[in-house]
This record gives sequence, C-alpha cells and structure tokens, in this order.
Amino acid sequence: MASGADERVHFRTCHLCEAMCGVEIRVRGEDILSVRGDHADPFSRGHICPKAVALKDVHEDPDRLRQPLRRTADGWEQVSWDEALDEAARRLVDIQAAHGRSAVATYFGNPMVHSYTALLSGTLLLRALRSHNRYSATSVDQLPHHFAAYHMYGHQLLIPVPDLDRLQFLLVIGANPAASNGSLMTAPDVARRLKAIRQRGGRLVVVDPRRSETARLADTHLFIRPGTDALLLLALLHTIFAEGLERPGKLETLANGWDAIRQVAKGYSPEQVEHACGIGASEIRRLARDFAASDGAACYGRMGASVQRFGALCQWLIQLLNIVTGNLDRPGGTLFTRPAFDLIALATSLGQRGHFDRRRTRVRGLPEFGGEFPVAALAEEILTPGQGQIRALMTAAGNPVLSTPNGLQLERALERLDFMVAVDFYINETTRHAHLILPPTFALERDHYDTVFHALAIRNTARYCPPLFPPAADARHDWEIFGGLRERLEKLDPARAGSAYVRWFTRWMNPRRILARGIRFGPYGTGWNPFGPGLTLGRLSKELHGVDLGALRPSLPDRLATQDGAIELAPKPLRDDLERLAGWHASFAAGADGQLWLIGRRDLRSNNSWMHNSHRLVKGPRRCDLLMHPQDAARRAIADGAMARVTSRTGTVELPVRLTEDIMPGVVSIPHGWGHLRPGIRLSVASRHPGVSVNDLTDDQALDELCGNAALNGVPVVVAPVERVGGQALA
Ligand SMILES: Nc1nc2c(c(=O)[nH]1)N[C@H]1C(S)=C(S)[C@@H](COP(=O)(O)OP(=O)(O)OC[C@H]3O[C@@H](n4cnc5c(=O)[nH]c(N)nc54)[C@H](O)[C@@H]3O)O[C@H]1N2
Ligand SMILES: Nc1nc2c(c(=O)[nH]1)N[C@H]1C(S)=C(S)[C@@H](COP(=O)(O)OP(=O)(O)OC[C@H]3O[C@@H](n4cnc5c(=O)[nH]c(N)nc54)[C@H](O)[C@@H]3O)O[C@H]1N2
Ligand code: SF4
Ligand SMILES: [Mo]
Repeated sequence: MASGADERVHFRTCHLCEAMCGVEIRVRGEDILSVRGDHADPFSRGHICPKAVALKDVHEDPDRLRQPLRRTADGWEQVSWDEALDEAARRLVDIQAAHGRSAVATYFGNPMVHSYTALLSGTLLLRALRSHNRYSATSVDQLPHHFAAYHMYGHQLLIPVPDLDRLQFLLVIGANPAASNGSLMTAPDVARRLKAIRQRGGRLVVVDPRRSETARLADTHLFIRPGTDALLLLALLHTIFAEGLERPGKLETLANGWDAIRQVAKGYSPEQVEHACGIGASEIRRLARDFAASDGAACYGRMGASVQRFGALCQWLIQLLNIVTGNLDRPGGTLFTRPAFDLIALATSLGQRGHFDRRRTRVRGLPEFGGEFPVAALAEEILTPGQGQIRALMTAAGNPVLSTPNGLQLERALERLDFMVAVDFYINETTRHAHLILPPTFALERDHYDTVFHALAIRNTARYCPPLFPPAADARHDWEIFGGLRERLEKLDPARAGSAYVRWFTRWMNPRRILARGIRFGPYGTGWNPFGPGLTLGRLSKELHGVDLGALRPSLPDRLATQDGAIELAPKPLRDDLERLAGWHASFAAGADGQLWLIGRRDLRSNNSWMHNSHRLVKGPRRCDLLMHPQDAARRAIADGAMARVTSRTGTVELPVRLTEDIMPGVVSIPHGWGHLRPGIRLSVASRHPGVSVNDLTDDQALDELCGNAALNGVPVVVAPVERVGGQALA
C-alpha cells in the first residue's frame, strides 16, 4: 500500500465477475474516494467495467446487514453471533437427528466461487453436515462443462479455454462476453481482445438468437433457433468428416473413439438440421470449412449452449469440433491452464475428479453430479412429503428464488421449511424466508485470491491481495461463519468430525494456510526449499499488481486424468443422449400455435440478482424488458414500449416491450436477476427498480435430462398485449 497525506492507495482484484480486473482504490480513513483500473496489472492493464465502482456502493450500502438477524412474529431482531450460531447448529442437528441427515439441504450460490476462503471452508462444512441434499448454482450454469470434461478428460475441472490472444478464428456459440466479460474464459478487457482477432486478420463468428453486443464485434453473426445448437455442431462435424477436413494431428493417438464419432456425425447432414436451426445448409458448410481451414481456431460456448435442453451434448460436441480440427492443446486453439494454485491437482490428490449418478433425487430420480443434485429438484424435495423430505435449508451466497427455475414454487417451498438459515448480507427474495440470517463481511474487508478463475484464465497469472479495511468490530467472514457452524455441529455430534486426519486438517488448515501450501507446492512454487527461486504466498503478496506467468502451454497427455491416459471421444452417456436429441428433432415444429421461445441475456451494469441496490448501476434506461421482433409484435398488436403479458407453464409476468430487429423472429428475451417487488425485502434502491423475475416463467420440469442442468433458455411462452382500460392495466 502506498500512502500520501492521510490518503492511501490500495490495489486489488475486482471479485465481482470472472474477469479478475485489477483495481486501484483510493481511500481516506474509512472513505473510498475512487475506484479506477490498475494500469500496472499485467493482465487487465487498467481495464475495468462500470461494476467496479459499485464495490464502494455495496461496501457502504446502509441496507447491507452487519449483525445476525432472527425472524420473529413482528419482524427481525438482532442477535449476537454466539446465540445465532448456537441456534443454527442446534436446529440443524435436531432436524437431522429426527429425520435423517439428508433432511437438511444446502444451496451455495455464485459468489462462493469468488471467495477462496468461503469456498474452502464451505466445503469442510458440507462434509460435516453429511447430507446428500446438496445443491448449488452449478446446475443453472456450467454443469454441462463439468460433465463433458469429466467424461472426456477424466476430471470435472479440466475445461480447456480458448487461447484468445493468439487464435485466428473464434466461433462463439451462445455466449456474450462483451456484456458478461467472459465466463469459463477469464480475459479482462475481453472486448478489446475480441476486436484484436479481426485486427490481426482473424475471424470472429457468433451464433446466437440475438444480435448481441458480442455479435456486433463479429464479422459474421448467425441467428440460431434456441436449443438447436447440438444439431448445428453435429452438422459441422458431419461436414468436416464428409469432406475429409479433419486434422487431429497429435490428438489422433491421444484419443479413443474415432470410429464412434464418425458414425455419430454421419446422421446429421447440414440439410437435415437447417430447418430446425434456422441456418441454411450452405452457411453451415461454409462455417465448417472456414473453421477447419483456419490456422488456430477455437469453438467456445457458454450459457446459451449450456443452460438449455441439450447443454451437455453441446459442450461435448464443442470439444469434439476443437479436437477433430487439431485445435485442442495447441497455441492458438484451446488449452488447459497451469495456475499457481492448482485446484485440479488439489482435487485430484483428494480423489475428487468428479462422479456421476451415484445416487438420485428422491422425487424425480434425477442423477447427482460431483456430489450435487440438480437445483431444479429442490422445491419438490421440500414440498413432497415422505421419508427423506427436506425440512431445513442453509443457503450461502445464493438467491435461488430469483436464480433457479420456477422461483414461485421455490418460494412456496421455503415457507414450508421447519428451519432455514441464510449466510448473506441482504434481506432479499430468498433470505427473507430464513429464520436466521448470518451476514458475512464484504470483499473489501477480506483478503482475496482467485483459486477458481486463475484456473480458467487465458493467461497464467497470479495475484493476491490483502484486505483493504480491517473487518468491522464484531464482524465475521464467511469462512468464520462456516467454521463456527462446523465446530458446533461437531461438538453436538462428535461422529461428524471424521477421521483423525480430517480432524487435524480442518483444525490446522485454515483457508489461508491451504492457499499458501498450494502456491508453494504448485507448479511455480519454491517447494521444500523456501529460499530457492519460485513463488510463495509471502512473495506473491509483495507483488502489488500480481505476476504474469506466461501464455498457456500445451500439456497433453500429462494433464489428462482418465484411467487409460487418453481422451475419450465418445463417452457412452453422451452418445446415448443423441437418441433424446433425435426424438426432439423429429417432433420439432418451429413456433407452433403462436408460441415463442424465451431466452435470457446479461447487461454490463448488472450482476445476477444482487447488485441492483447500487444506484449507479440501476439508473438510466430500464434494463428489465422484453425484447421482441417487430414482426412478432405486429402479429399480436403490441407496440414498442407497451406492456406485454408473458405466460409459461409455471407463471405469468407483465413487463414493457422493446421492439428490435436484433432478435430472431420467434424468440423473445428477458434478463434474469430482477423481480425485487416481493414483500419483506430490504433493498431500498432495488425495490424502486424492481423489474420482473424471468425465473417465474422458467420451468423446473424443463431440464437437460442427461446431466440435470436447468433449461433456462428456450422456454416456450405465449405473449399477449396487456389490455388497458383508461390507462389502467387489467389484472
Ligand atoms: N454484466 C454481467 N456479467 C456477468 C454476469 C452478469 O449477471 N452480468 N453473470 C456472470 C455469470 S454468473 C456468468 S455464468 C456469465 C455468463 O456469461 P455468458 O454466457 O457470456 O452470458 P450471457 O449473457 O448469458 O450469454 C448467453 C448468450 O446466449 C444466447 N442464447 C440464449 N439461448 C441460446 C441458444 O439456445 N443458443 C445459442 N447459440 N445462444 C443462445 C443469449 O442470447 C446470450 O447472448 O456471466 C458472468 N458475468
Ligand atoms: N433465467 C436465468 N436464470 C439464471 C441465469 C440465466 O442466465 N438465466 N444465470 C444463472 C447463473 S449463471 C448463475 S451463476 C446463477 C446465480 O445464482 P445465485 O448464486 O443463486 O444468485 P446471485 O444473484 O448470484 O446471488 C448471490 C447472493 O449472494 C449474496 N452475496 C454476495 N456476495 C457474498 C459474499 O461474499 N458472501 C455471502 N455469504 N453472500 C454474498 C448476495 O447478497 C446474493 O444474495 O443464476 C442463474 N440463473
Ligand atoms: S469486468 Fe467489471 S465486474 Fe468484472 S472483474 Fe472487471 S471490473 Fe470487476
Ligand atoms: Mo454463472
């Protein structure tokens, strides 16, 4: 930290999204004077987005909770930490004793992966809880990526990332990094990096039902009908094999299953899929040829390709496309990372490569993946009586009422719980149902290292930052809350503490020590010789702007974690799932009965559900509206700016319409994370800009049935004008 007068400058990583931008925060005493980009950060080089300044807003937010709260008949009352933690632990243990371990469920939300201390200690708490009913935001997000990685490369975290700064051809399927700042592809200032592809003579092609902010940067944008990406990918593979364009190079001998995937691709000519996808056969052929001919190409797909009915197939086929064209594990293609704290090595050493279908949910029989059940099943597991019913829930850093499908049903379920505890610093749509809220510190009061996003970054870098402010008196960090709960659970029921090794590990290994060890014994660490060259956490802390560890490098076959050390091109569960795709394809009818396909979107100034309480981020034009093509609107007599009623199997919302030719006819879009009009929430700014929750429309029964991920994109809806009488909407 540098200091002048009584002003000081603090450098850290913004933890809000996956981009890991370096920020420079100027403070005087307790006041944050400014938040700017850190120009000396070797990775982000001064870039930030508008959300970085909201770090100040959340830190100073008067609505942010600082003390534990207990819900009573007439509102919330403050309780001490000891009282709150004792009560939470006792209730959880009692409920488990009466109804079995799995009567207590957990839901971990997205910010968990943005805090290494929360993540590591949260994992230990889960172990002590010993419930099979574990849920998280993974199953409304990147589960298909883990599924494909586990089956093909032998480890759920072995997810290759595009070599963005060196590739010549980037095919983006259902991702909008220009708004999201990149996901499973940490690349600060991603828009500039995308523009640079074309500047160096390369190509950027975007396949998306909406002409997104990223599509505007592309040389080619192709509209695709939601949920048909797997068909497109199969037709691309078909063309490559049919025209002899495959060039796997060294991958040929590193992978098993070539005949099987050739066979699979045979059945999907561009002509067979063009009607469903809405992309002409000649266009598909041209795309396949250009991709295959390019000197360094990567196909990359995110939410649009993952959080839909055939997400796992999409992620598998994307890997195949990169492999058959020889682009996996080569500079300018896609590569595995080698981060300073190697999460994959740690997980592997603990025997945690992932697993699938070891058990199933009680009500619908949905498979677990990596020890978690699909969150789309959470509400029914609470609502359906019987042996094994969920009676208590702990949420941490999550807002599933706004983030998971059929939020209305989940709310009904939360009201039925015997006990709910939320580790969160807001009273929001989810936590308002809790009996106890345990509010942790915010990011500026804790240290930070990205154990997860360094492992998904387009360059190997490392950056550690100390806290900017000491935690307020009597404040607790997430990891202290989890640790406090775990210790109490173990005291009440010593059998939970596990083996002697586990007991030693949990007692001695606080998150910071785990991080320090991981770095020291990681790929760039000093190892056993603390005086030798290399990284330690101590040395890294002195590098205020972080260190650059170089471009990604090829790492196969060493990095593979499969039993036989080879890539599995045609894992059985994925091959078998093609039958489901074929069935759906056969019955496909575009826009039957005036039905439209609903998809999501993200906005640069928004971050899932929890940053709408920053005045700076919500002012200006309204963000929660329905994008609709003028053709579809005309057919329904809906004018630009008018209110529309959108109805799905699960619910109805009313919101203003924005007409645009940037969306494919037959498709409409609503962003998620809005809907702050629920009673009882304490978000004074957000409640004045409420919007509606798209997840009142998404369906808990619509899944990628293979892996259990929710299908939040491609929801069938009906849209009608809201009739008005004398300016009043008719309910
Ligand atoms: N500003 C901002 N940044 C964020 C977040 C945020 O809320 N706001 N959230 C963060 C999180 S948690 C994540 S996971 C990432 C997500 O990062 P991205 O995946 O890049 O973000 P999305 O905007 O959801 O992009 C999905 C795109 O898929 C398209 N799409 C929808 N359905 C289909 C389909 O069936 N096929 C195809 N081909 N495309 C489809 C949509 O039109 C959209 O453009 O963003 C992260 N960054
Ligand atoms: N329809 C639709 N739904 C979606 C998506 C979509 O594209 N479309 N995207 C999905 C995706 S990718 C994701 S990741 C999920 C996100 O789903 P969730 O993780 O369930 O929701 P968030 O909005 O991220 O809520 C984060 C919560 O954590 C709290 N919080 C913030 N920081 C901290 C912290 O440091 N500690 C603790 N304890 N709490 C904290 C916030 O107050 C908030 O309550 O939403 C999913 N839902
Ligand atoms: S893109 Fe914005 S929110 Fe994401 S890390 Fe950078 S500054 Fe933070
Ligand atoms: Mo996400």
